[in-house]
Amino acid sequence: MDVVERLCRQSIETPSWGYGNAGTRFQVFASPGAARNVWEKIEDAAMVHRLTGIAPRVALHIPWDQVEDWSALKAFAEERGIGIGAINPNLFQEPEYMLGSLAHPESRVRAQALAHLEACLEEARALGASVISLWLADGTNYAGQDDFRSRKARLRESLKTFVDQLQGDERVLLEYKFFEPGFYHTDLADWGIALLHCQALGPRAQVLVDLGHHPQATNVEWVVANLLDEERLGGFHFNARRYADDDLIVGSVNPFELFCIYVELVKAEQDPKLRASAEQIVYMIDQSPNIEPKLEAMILSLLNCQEALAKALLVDLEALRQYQQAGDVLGAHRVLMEAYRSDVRPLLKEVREALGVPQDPIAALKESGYLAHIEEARRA
Ligand code: PSV
Ligand code: MN
Repeated sequence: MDVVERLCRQSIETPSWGYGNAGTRFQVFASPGAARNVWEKIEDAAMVHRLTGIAPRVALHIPWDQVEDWSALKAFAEERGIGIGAINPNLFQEPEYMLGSLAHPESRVRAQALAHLEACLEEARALGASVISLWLADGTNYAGQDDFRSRKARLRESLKTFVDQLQGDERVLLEYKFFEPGFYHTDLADWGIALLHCQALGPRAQVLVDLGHHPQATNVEWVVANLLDEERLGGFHFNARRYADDDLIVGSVNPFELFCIYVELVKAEQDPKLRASAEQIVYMIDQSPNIEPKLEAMILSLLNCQEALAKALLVDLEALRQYQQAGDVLGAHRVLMEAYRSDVRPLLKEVREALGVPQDPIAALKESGYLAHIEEARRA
């Protein structure tokens, strides 16, 4: 495995919604120069890719990023050296979805949700995108509010109707989240139920792991290993959380967890049985900066993923296997820690040279004049 070559192939989508003024439900602190529409979000995403070389696509959220002319948007992105990544339907903001969308008790609302998914699929096709990334806010707030198994059956049927319409390399990623906005239960609470649905729906349905969507202390690298082993890991939403779905900069809370996740991915890529499945995983960032400068935050997330992958690629997998087989608990652990503690800065210097990007992307952003330019141009 050529480590530099693998790092040059690293590719992570950035989210359009990370460039605009989003924030928390308590307050949105407007950031000067923040993108006001999808065109400006694409400009920012392209700038982030120019500086890092590892973020060649931007994921869109519909209808937040809705435009009249999708081919114009596609051309606009291409002119700026960036592609359109996953399309994220929004099944949580219409008044009809108070009791759910695809699992809603009323067939009328389920049909409305399905129609939105179908419209997103059409838009994905117009944009040359093949991944629909689906998170549902479906759930309940009180014991007895609805019947779990009926909701599961309705969700399964709605998903099946949608998946049956996918063609070619199109796929749907099911993103689970154990709470919020449903506080008693959510219909896709964890990787187990997401995997069960995917297995019933066929190979075009895969699980998406958002790092912020697990109960405290969940061993996410173990979840990742299991989904890889079942060949059902479709994608990631990278972010960091300390308490809940905090959407912070990836690797800012627990860089060791991020490293361990990448170790599982590298091991799968090097396993002939899992390689093809591991190589089609869509890596995405899902973060929502509120008090931090948005472009700098996005770049920092990308750099943290780059560093984690670099360290994971340095794990001596043969030595690890030998220690594991010999039952040498701490010998095996030390192999991981040695890679984790390595100074990968010289390696990443080589990678940035090979990618033709600045050695310090954040310093380059600050020196570029881009921030002053967008602040002025987007003042209105
Ligand atoms: C839900 O919390 C989520 O992680 C989903 O991916 C949504 O699409 C996104 O956040 C919206 O910000
Ligand atoms: Mn997410």
